[in-house]
Amino acid sequence: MVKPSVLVTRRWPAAVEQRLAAEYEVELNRSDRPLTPSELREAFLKYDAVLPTVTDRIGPDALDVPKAQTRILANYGVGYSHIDLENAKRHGMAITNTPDVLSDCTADLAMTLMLMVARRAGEGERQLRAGDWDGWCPTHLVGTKVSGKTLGIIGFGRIGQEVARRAHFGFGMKIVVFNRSPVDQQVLEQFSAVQENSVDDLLPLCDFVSLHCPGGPETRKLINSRRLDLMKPDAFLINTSRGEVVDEFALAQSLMFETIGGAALDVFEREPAIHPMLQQCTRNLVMLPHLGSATREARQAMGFRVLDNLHDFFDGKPPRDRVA
Ligand code: 8YV
Repeated sequence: MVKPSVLVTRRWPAAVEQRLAAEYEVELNRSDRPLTPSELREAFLKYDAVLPTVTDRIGPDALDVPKAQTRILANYGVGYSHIDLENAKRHGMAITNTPDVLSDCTADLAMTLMLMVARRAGEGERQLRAGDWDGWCPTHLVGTKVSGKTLGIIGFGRIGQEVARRAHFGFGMKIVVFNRSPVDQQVLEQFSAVQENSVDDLLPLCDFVSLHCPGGPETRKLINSRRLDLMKPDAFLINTSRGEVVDEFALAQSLMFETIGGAALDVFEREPAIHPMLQQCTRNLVMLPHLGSATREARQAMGFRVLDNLHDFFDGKPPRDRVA
């Protein structure tokens, strides 16, 4: 039987690449250079399956092909706002993602960011490495207590709930949530969480706000200047979801004028480019280079989850993580 042809758009963990190569007619991207829209167009004419990542912008230009050979886009990652679903569906492509397997690690990173920004860990490390630390004193790099504070979680899916677990049971935090659909009462009770009716209702209540909603047109600039003004003047914003959820210009202004306590970001609107105004916010902004799922364990599990989806699809079964 002829094996389906599969294009992997970036380097993946070796164990996953080996399994893919054993089971499919695989083209690996040994140079690990992101594909251009024209290379993606060529790929859609050539391969049965394309396995993209967040660095592949699969918009109308990349999908502008007369008749695609590709029948499945098996995305490596849970977020898929980089894929134009309507256009991909018009070509008859199935789209899958990799939920669950990265929830723990992404939640761990959200906690890392929360602690880093509140306890001024980035500033402290920079100061020490620059040789500027004069020694202990009672007023040195005094930050904000995290334990026992109120955490607002926007988007209470799998990752949001893992953040709630860590914050509530590990740090004794009070949890309030906003979710576009009602959250099961039993789930809320696990964390003694309260669901608010709107983002506007949630923001003024929180010492920390952590974003866990999907990206895409519906949540674009959900956190804008009006909503930043609803936050407490000493509250912190944490984003491990998608850069487009936050209006970066508005956030930079809030940070510069200190209308909020600070922010910590793992995702950006035009990755890997960073908004020049955010670059200037050194005192109250922590930034990491999209590390949410960057552990050996999660990255390998994400790869094997893509394989599960491919197996289902090419066996003629509904893929377990089909999103469109
Ligand atoms: C992934 C992520 O590493 O899964 C996601 O949605 O944001 C990251 O953790 C990235 O998307 C890989 O494509």
